[in-house]
Amino acid sequence: MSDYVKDLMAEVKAKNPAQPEFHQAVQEVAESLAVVLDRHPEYRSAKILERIIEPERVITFRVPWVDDQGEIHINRGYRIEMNSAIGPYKGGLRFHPSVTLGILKFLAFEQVFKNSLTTLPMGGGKGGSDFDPKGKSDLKIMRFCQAFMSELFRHIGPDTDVPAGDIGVGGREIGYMFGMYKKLRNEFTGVLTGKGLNWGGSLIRPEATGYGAVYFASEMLSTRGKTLEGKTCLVSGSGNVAQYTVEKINQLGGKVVTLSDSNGYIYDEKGINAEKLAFVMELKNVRRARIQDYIDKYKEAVYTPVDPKNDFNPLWNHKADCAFPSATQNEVNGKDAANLVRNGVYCVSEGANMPTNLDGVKVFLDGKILYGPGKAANAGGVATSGLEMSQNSMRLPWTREEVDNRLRMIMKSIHANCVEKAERFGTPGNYVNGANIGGFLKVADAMMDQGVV
Ligand code: NDP
Ligand code: 2IT
Repeated sequence: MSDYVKDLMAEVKAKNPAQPEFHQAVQEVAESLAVVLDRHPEYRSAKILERIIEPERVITFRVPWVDDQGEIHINRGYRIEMNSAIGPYKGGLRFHPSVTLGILKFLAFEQVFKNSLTTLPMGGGKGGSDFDPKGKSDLKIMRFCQAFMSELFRHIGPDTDVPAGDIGVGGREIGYMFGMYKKLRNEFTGVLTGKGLNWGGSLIRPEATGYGAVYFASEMLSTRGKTLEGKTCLVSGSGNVAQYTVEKINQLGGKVVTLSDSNGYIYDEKGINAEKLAFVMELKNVRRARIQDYIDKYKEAVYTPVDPKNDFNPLWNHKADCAFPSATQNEVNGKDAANLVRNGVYCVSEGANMPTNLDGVKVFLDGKILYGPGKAANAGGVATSGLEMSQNSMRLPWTREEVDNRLRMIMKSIHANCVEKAERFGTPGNYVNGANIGGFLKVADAMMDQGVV
């Protein structure tokens, strides 16, 4: 680690105690940027990275709500408005009991670089709540979403800050929040993305993150003359991103053998084909049940529950060609990464945000495999949110083909940008450096142009 990065990290840790995920995200980016700051002392003297690390605004608020039995609950709501140099704040909302300020700050920080890579004019933000939607009735979910929006509405707007979904926030929650925003503002605008198709949503937005992660993998594979045809793939998670990752891998002729949730994972050696995927979608999106139920229907599959005594995740310990971590942060540690490489995996495309810890990233980079970090590989979701914003502004919807073509072109261009920046700054083939540098330069130049604000 250079002295510059060491000093920066000491300050970040002192100023932001008890935010390990935020420290991790900053450290990875700072290490990539050391060479850029050496070549461009003007960024260092303008303290661009130091400014990017400090959110422009952090909003925390009380979310009191009454459930269907009349009991009162109090959750905490957040919105991190991280950086608006290249466009309105943009990024998802996460509802999960593990949500803290530090988690949302890491996500908002990543979002700044990711959104910059998309080629679209979007700043970075993230928000959410420690609310746990699991097992709650639709009525409880609606009441919570309305309570959450009854405060958030005063901070957001179609030209200010445009939230979307993330873990625990899908079409249902976006609908309840949009309804409340519209009522409070008396305005029908594109203030949220991931909306329903009948009321301003974009075709392909639900599919976009998973499809994009697979398009990104295809781009990486093509640099070695390979395609996904006939490849065995490991996918984690079983939510929005995981589901459409499986769909696109199947369409491109690959075979997916794993899926998971927070309780455990299934291994289906024959592959999770379109029919089995339709069952998973019904299981997770309609019945909102556990992935374990998969083996009741498909007896040939094996279910393994999470064992808290393990210091590795057995999902990553199967023979395969490609892996798509699509559940949550730090789900791949150094041991998992070593298992993946040992089992023959040579392409990892991250659907989730920061699913690999710093030890794991080092294993992938040292192993010279094709490793696409989340801020590049999963940018298709927010990119298509950007396309939804364009359609809302024009008040004209595009066809499925139009949006999918644009998504594909954007993923191609993110890939090309990563390759070019990695090469230009001396680490060819390193997509971590490529993504961090590519994302940084556009934001940094905009900040230089706009003065100290
Ligand atoms: P969903 O809520 O639809 O699905 C999340 C999945 O991950 C579920 O299978 C869930 O299991 C599992 N999961 C969540 N938290 C944990 C945990 N702590 N440990 C183990 N498993 C967990 O969310 P998404 O699919 O939208 O998000 C998945 C990842 O992709 C996240 O990292 C998110 O930030 C990222 N992402 C999402 C985008 C989007 O457009 N939705 C865009 C870019 C990135 P369970 O059902 O048990 O909770
Ligand atoms: O992490 C992410 O990029 C998302 N959750 C999607 C954000 C968005 O605004 O569509």
